[in-house]
Amino acid sequence: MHPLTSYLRRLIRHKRSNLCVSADITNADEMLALARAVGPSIVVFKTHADILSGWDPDPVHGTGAKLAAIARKYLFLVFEDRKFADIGFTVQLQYAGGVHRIVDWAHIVNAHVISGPDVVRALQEAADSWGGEEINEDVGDAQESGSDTWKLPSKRGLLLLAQMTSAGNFLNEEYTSNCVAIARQYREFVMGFIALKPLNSQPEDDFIVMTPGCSLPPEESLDDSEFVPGSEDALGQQYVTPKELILRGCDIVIVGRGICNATDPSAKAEQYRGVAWQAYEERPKLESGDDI
Ligand code: 5BU
Repeated sequence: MHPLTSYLRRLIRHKRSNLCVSADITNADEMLALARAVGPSIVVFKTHADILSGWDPDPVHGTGAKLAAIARKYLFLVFEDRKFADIGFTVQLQYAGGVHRIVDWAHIVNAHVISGPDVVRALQEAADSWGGEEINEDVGDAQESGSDTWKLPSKRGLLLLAQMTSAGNFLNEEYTSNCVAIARQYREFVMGFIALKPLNSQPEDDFIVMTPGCSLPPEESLDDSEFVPGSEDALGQQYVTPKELILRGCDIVIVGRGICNATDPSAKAEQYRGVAWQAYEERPKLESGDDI
C-alpha cells in the first residue's frame, strides 16, 4: 500500500473523519484561515493554487510552507487539485516549477490520463527527484502533534481522474477501466482515484477514492449554502449526499462551496464530518482495508 494511503487510513480513524474541504476561495490568506478553521474536522485539504491572489512564493516563509505547517499542526494532508493533463516533459515543469512549486507543499496531486500513461511516469520522476523534506520552518503553526506516530511519509502521491461529477463529461466506462489499469502499473505512486465509487476489483487493489459533488440535503443543513442533492449547479456540477457517497464505499467526500460559503465554515465542516463518519460506521466493512 502507498505509504500516504496507510497514513491517511490511520488519520481517518484517529480523527473520525472522511472529510476533505475544497478551498474554492480566491485569496491566499483567506485560504490559510480556512485551513486553520476546518483543520480539526478534516483529513484532507484540497486547493486550487491557481485561483488564489496574493500567493507568496517564498519556499520557506510563503503560502505553500505555511499551509504545510498548518497541515502538520492539525494533521491533514494537502491535495492540490491541479489536474495535470499535458505531455510528460511539461507536467514535470508544472509540478515542480513556476510560482507555486507544487511538489514542495502538496502531499497529493491529481492527473488526467488523457495524454497516456507517461504523464504518470513523468510526475513520479518529478516526485522522486524532490528532496523528500518539507522545508517549512516554524511559522506560528509549528507541529504540536508531531510524535513519531504522525511522522509524515516522505513520499508524494497521485490520484488519477477516473470519473468526474460534471454533467456530460466524457470519462466513460472504458476510459475509467483504462485508468485503473494505468494505476496498477504505478502502484508505488498512484494512491487512488477521483471517482464516484470504489474501483478496486482485484485482490491486490488498495486504491482509495475521493469524491466531489457532495452536498447535504437542505433540510439537514445548518444554512443555505448547499446545492440540492440530485440536482446540478448552474454550470453542470452534480451533487450526491455525503451519506450516499460513503455508503457506496467512497473513502473521502470532498466539499467546496457547502463549507466555504457557509456562515460558519468550521461548524459546517464539523457537521459534514459527523454525517459522513456516521455513515462510515454504519457501512459494512469493505475488503479494501478501510478497517485495518
Ligand atoms: P463544490 O463547491 O463542492 O461543488 O466544489 C467541488 C470541488 O471539487 C471543486 O474544487 C472542483 O474543482 C472539484 N472537482 C469536482 O467538483 N468534480 C470533479 O469531477 C473533480 C473535481 Br475531478
